[in-house]
Amino acid sequence: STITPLIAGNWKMNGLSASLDEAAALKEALDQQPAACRVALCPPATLIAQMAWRLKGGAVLIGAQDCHAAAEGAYTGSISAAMLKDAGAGLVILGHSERRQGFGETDADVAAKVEAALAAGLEPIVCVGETLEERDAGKAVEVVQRQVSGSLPDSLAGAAFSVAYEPVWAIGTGRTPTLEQIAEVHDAVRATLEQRFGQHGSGIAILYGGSVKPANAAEILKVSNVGGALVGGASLKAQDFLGIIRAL
Ligand code: G2H
Repeated sequence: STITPLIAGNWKMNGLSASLDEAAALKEALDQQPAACRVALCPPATLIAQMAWRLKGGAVLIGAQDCHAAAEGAYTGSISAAMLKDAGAGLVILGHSERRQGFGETDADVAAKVEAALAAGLEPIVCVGETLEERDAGKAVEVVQRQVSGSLPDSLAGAAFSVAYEPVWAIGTGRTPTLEQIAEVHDAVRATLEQRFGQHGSGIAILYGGSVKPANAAEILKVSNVGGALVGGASLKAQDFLGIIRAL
């Protein structure tokens, strides 16, 4: 296929200025030997500007982990998509399960954030994924298809974005779905994207996320309709993250 895979690191609420040494080490390694995919790091918002400075001229893209749905205004403590873009971000993770679960974000909230991201020129990485309860009830595909439909606004037609499938029960737990389970959901996401966006939906990268590490990356990245990975814990150290990037 012609899909350019994306491997994105999600630092979550980890990282201080000193962690930028890891980002710089990643940049240097990719300067030496370019990756076979797009590579992004999504640090906490406080590090975006410094990271953009440290990684200048390299291939590593920078992303944020969330944005507010409004363009600006009286939203104490929040950060707009335009602010993230201004700080040096090019992408933004939206609808991560930790936002859906911890902050009550609904599909409609996520769709509104996607609109805000697009308006500011940020490329969204929209996250979906079923809970263990939903998986055990045999509803994984149904839940994920509903999340994809509800979280993607029509304005994504023709736009650059990706979808990340992250089964909630595989996040930070060391548990990963079987390759068959990953394929089943990714195929279903592809079908939903094509139904919704036609040909454009065929070219959207669908990332897998949830306990991806150097040891399992190669087999996961080979699965049908897996177009990259969203990596949490294993993206904090350049060495581990490179192990995943080089698995492609
Ligand atoms: C899922 C993933 C990154 P981890 O949240 O988004 O985290 O790789 O630590 O399971």
